[in-house]
Amino acid sequence: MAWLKEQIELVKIAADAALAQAHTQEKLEQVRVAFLGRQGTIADLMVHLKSVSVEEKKECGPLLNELKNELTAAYSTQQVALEKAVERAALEQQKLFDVTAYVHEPVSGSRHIYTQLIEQLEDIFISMGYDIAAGPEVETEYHNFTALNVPTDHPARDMQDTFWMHVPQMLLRTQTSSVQVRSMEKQGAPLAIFAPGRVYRNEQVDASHDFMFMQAEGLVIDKHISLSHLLATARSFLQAIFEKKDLNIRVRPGYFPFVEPGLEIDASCPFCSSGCSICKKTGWIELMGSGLVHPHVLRTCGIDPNVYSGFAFGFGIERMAMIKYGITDIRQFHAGKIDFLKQF
Ligand code: FA5
Repeated sequence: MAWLKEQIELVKIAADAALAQAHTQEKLEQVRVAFLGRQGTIADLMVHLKSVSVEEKKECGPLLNELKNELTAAYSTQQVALEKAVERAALEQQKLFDVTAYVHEPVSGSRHIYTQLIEQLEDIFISMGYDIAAGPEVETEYHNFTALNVPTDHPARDMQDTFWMHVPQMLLRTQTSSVQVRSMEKQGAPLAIFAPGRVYRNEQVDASHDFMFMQAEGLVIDKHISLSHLLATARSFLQAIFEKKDLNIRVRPGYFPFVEPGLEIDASCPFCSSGCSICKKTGWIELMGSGLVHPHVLRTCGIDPNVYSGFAFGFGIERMAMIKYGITDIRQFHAGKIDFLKQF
């Protein structure tokens, strides 16, 4: 038998044997390179084919092509089979994966710090005879501003950066004071409500400012309500929330268009007697805005200011929690970090 024809037969036997042994994708690739690669055995035989006689070419040319096609097809079939085997093995591995393998002990949840503080506050105010009130977070311009003595072109609107809705005269409420208006409209006088809730301001976020935060509002309307009632209420509830019987308060003038006079209430620092990092060495902590409800607001909400008077106050729940629990960054409240939440 001519040399080339014999080589073709030998190569066929050798390639079949090599394919049968190629049980991994790496080995199969080695077989492909050895037989079908550009410098492989088949390519060598093709080169040799050019140098044989015409008769031998006629006989061996088709044989060589047939061998090349057969090997290519066998290689492809085996490649597909190996890929499927790899997929199957990966699926088997997944089935064996134990999602509970790394949990050494049960993880117990806890109520969010918001929920805990709001419940404490609500308990304090319910014990003082208040009703808990709520209002919508998507609010009308009227309830958030106009009825609170802030008409459209009033510069006080700029005190709170507002998220406006695409619907005219609708906004995300910037303060829980809107609940004052809704409660007076609904209940009339007398009333005593405490209203915690979420508010929104289009503000630059930093360690002490968020664009979404919680406020709480208090409102009492009755006959003969005076600043003494406001100050006694503020002191009692601050003593209760900071669990400090000798906690004192002081007032400074403050401007809020819906109260007259308007006051800022500070508490004596619950953590020190002579100045610490929480009170910035002043011995006092700024806590809330407050005042006597403006007669114009009472009138707008259908209450006669000649018969009734009232006080209102409002504060930030995160700021209060930050002081109470020594939290340094307001962004932690929404960060969803278990390590932070499980401390409380
Ligand atoms: C008000 O929002 C008034 N509605 C409060 C009020 C109620 C005054 C009733 C008088 C009578 P002010 O804009 O100061 O006031 O906000 C009240 C509190 O919300 C602040 O003292 C602060 O604790 C908190 N607060 C304000 N802006 C932010 C913010 N961006 N992030 C977190 N807390 C904030």
